[in-house]
Amino acid sequence: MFIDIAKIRLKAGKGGDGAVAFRREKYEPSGGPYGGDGGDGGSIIFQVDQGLKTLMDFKYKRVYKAEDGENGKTKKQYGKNGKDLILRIPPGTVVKDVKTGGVIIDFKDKDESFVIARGGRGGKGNAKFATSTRQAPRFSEAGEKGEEIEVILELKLLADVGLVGFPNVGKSTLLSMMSAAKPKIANYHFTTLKPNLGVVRVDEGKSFVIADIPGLIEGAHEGAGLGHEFLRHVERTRLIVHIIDASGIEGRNPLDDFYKINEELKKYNPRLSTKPQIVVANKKDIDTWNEGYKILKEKLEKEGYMVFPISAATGEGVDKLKYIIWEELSKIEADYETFDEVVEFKKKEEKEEIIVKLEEGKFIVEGAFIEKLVYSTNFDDLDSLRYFQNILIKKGIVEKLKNLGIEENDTVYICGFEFEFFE
Ligand SMILES: Nc1nc2c(ncn2[C@@H]2O[C@H](COP(=O)(O)OP(=O)(O)OP(=O)(O)O)[C@@H](O)[C@H]2O)c(=O)[nH]1
Ligand SMILES: [Mg+2]
Repeated sequence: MFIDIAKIRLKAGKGGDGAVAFRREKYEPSGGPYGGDGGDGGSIIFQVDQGLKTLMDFKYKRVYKAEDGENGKTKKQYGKNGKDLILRIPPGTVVKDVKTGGVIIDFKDKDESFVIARGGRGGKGNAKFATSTRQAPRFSEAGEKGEEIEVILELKLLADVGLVGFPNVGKSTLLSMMSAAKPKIANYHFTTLKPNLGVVRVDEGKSFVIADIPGLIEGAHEGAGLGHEFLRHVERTRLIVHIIDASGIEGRNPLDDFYKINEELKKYNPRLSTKPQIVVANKKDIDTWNEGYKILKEKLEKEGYMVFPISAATGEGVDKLKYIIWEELSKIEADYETFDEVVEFKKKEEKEEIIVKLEEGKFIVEGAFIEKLVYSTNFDDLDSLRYFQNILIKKGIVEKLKNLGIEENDTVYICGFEFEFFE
């Protein structure tokens, strides 16, 4: 089993900060609070795309970031929300958390999507903090950080395309020219002893998997040569690329080769002869190629086949062949298999966690929520400070500190800052 793997880092957008602003009016020296809310940060979302076959594109770009929310503005104007980033992945992709190795989600459905990193919420502007007793709040809320996560994407690959043909016609050479695979290539029959898979990248969002199988000979369907065992791989592909040595350098007739191989395919499984097939006339660089190519083209195009000239050795026509294969694949109904993975955990909503503890004689308060609170408090402003204290009481932090034995004038460390405790 061939597995495609990519490791990527995801960072959702930060929420915009709320604004601190005051209305200024000619005859009203102390206008009311006027700061708008920050926009939410963009999230990162995985979306299954049936047209994708591999994780190739994720090997070119490894870090993904969604847009930040805009900061709030004066006149109670909201900051704009950051745009979500949608990452398209092939069906069957399994997403694992790098930290724990656990499976976060296994995409089996055709149209599934999943928010993998949530954008931070925008902070409230000071206008939202005005109350009857606090008419001019000089503080606003900071925007939340976006979630960050590093994940591994895994996809078990099945070949979309099967390369078939007689031994020595250049199947492995073609595979090596189209993909990063390094199959053994040599001038004798049955160089390839078991199938090799390669991922072929045509363009962004366009890649496919190709399998090079051992050469077939007459009687393969009954077990002659090596081909028989591997014909079942061809059964699972969606397109057959039939390679013919059009130069006939080994003394066989190229057109005979074509019919003989197809006969073997048919005898092995009649369904194989109904699979779409592209004919490739290889070894264009050899003098005798022209003759073979002409005959193949003349006969087979009439039978409805595309006959494609290449030289796998020099690379001539190989790029064009990639596009042709991609185009043919796009016409064939996407039919895929997924494998069952045990989902160890779905990513859970992070809950607000507040840690209150006594460590080595120090009273300590920590947590993302409290950190956000500290950073959005203006400690020079009485209202802001009062708001801060109220939250500490409401969230039960003061209660917990007292339970731990705190007394008046003791020092408490809140997210690294020192405060003096008094009631
Ligand atoms: N001149 C020329 N030689 C080629 C070309 N393509 C392949 N060859 C040669 O043909 C020989 C066989 O190539 P392979 O790619 O190993 O052929 P194969 O079809 O994989 O063969 P098996 O694995 O034995 O079935 C090697 O010596 C290649 O260098 C070509 O376009 N032109
Ligand atoms: Mg080979």
